[in-house]
Amino acid sequence: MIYKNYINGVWLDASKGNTFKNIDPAHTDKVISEFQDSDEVDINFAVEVAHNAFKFWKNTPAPKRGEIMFKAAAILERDKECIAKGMTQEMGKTLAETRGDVQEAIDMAYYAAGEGRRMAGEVVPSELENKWCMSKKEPIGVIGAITPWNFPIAIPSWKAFPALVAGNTMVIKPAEDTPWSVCKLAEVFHEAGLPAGVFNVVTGYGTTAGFPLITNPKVKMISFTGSTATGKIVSTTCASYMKPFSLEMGGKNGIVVMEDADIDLAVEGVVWGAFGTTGQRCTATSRVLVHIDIHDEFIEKLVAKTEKLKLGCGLNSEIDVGPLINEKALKKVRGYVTDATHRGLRPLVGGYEIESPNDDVNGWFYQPTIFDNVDINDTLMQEEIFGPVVAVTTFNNTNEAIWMVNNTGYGLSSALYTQDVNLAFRFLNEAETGMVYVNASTIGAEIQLPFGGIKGTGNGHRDAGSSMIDNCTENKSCMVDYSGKVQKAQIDNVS
Ligand code: UN1
Repeated sequence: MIYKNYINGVWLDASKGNTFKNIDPAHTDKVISEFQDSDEVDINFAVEVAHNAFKFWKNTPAPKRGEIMFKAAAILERDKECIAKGMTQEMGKTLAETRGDVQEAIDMAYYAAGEGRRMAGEVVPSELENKWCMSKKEPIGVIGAITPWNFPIAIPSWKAFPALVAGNTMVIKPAEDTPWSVCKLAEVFHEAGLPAGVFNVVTGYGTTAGFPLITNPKVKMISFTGSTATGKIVSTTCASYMKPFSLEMGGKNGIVVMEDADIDLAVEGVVWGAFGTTGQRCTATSRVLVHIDIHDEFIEKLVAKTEKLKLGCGLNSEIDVGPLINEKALKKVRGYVTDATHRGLRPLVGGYEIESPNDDVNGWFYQPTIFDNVDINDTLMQEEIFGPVVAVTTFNNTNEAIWMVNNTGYGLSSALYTQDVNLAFRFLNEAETGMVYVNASTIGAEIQLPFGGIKGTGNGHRDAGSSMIDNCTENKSCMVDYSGKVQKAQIDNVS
């Protein structure tokens, strides 16, 4: 099957007629489908269409826009299973996880749809008599979204639903590894009755399709989630065009396990956080800091649980861990592990790739891997690997633990396992991350809270939650003077 670009409500071939293949990472000899290998011509056309649709969509009453979003939410709900299965095929994570991914999109859709009847501005008093002061939210225009492959429909939904309900139009360039899920989202919007041109999908590669989206002057904002390396390109390019942009990038998320923690619970949290989604979440647990007194028991249990994880095709309900997304990802993980062994580190478990963990599959599988006694400044503790590799070390006291968990250039997520309520609140205060968990893993954010991070993770914006509308609107301050005379703010009160 060959999928097309979705532009102006119709499915179109890329202008040059080239396509690229979408491969199942658990069956790498299997081409699932083909997608348009688009370039600047296709992007510019989609942007023009979105630009032309903006005026009409902006002037459509927000409650009406919200009604279309509610319909889209219901269609996503109806099609959840079908989308989840297709997503497991193109992305690799288990069906339970892809169902969760679609559910996140459904939750976001309902949550954002309600904004159609909310989206409050503010009314504030004036310092002058008979003058009215208020602010309202205004859409920005065409928003260019560049989205990653690890949450193929959830993250596009975090960006699309708030932006559209707020009156923006959108051109989205999904990751080349998972374009199918975003084409499904376009089908959903189409069926829900979204007017032509409001939401457009152009598939392709970053340099040929993503870059022209950033540089097109009619794109008024870029919303990006992906790697730090690409985020830097987005950042410098947008800056040179004086274009607003929001970035959501990497993480190096730590779990701190105190000596009073429920050890079994903490072990479960680490296994889920480190090896769920094959470690391919920006919120994944990639560093674990354990109190020295409980280290041996913790490690023994962690290794035992990790050894039991079953690798294979995510469509099989017995499987815990799917493949990595592509060969490049496998090489990256392999590189980090090989380099670590050259530094004298030895994995307690894992540390090798395995093409066919069972007869049904052949793909980019990597055995879940644990390194112990890793220095806090070691590469394994500092760089984002984006695979099933976790580094463990010990600490002696609380101050050291908090220092260690913050000793990274990233600031997305962190977690603490303890029974001490005072320490829990201290941690919420002192953890230098956008998201902090107590007695829960570093993954699993809910859409009704802002999602994002500080330091090297983001640039001050948040998807989802209460900040989602702010992220894609401008505030307009509106003043009406009904005194019938010239009133001068500030200066006329000085006698
Ligand atoms: C990501 O890894 O880019 O909090 C997003 C979580 C998920 C979203 C992760 N709800 O782990």
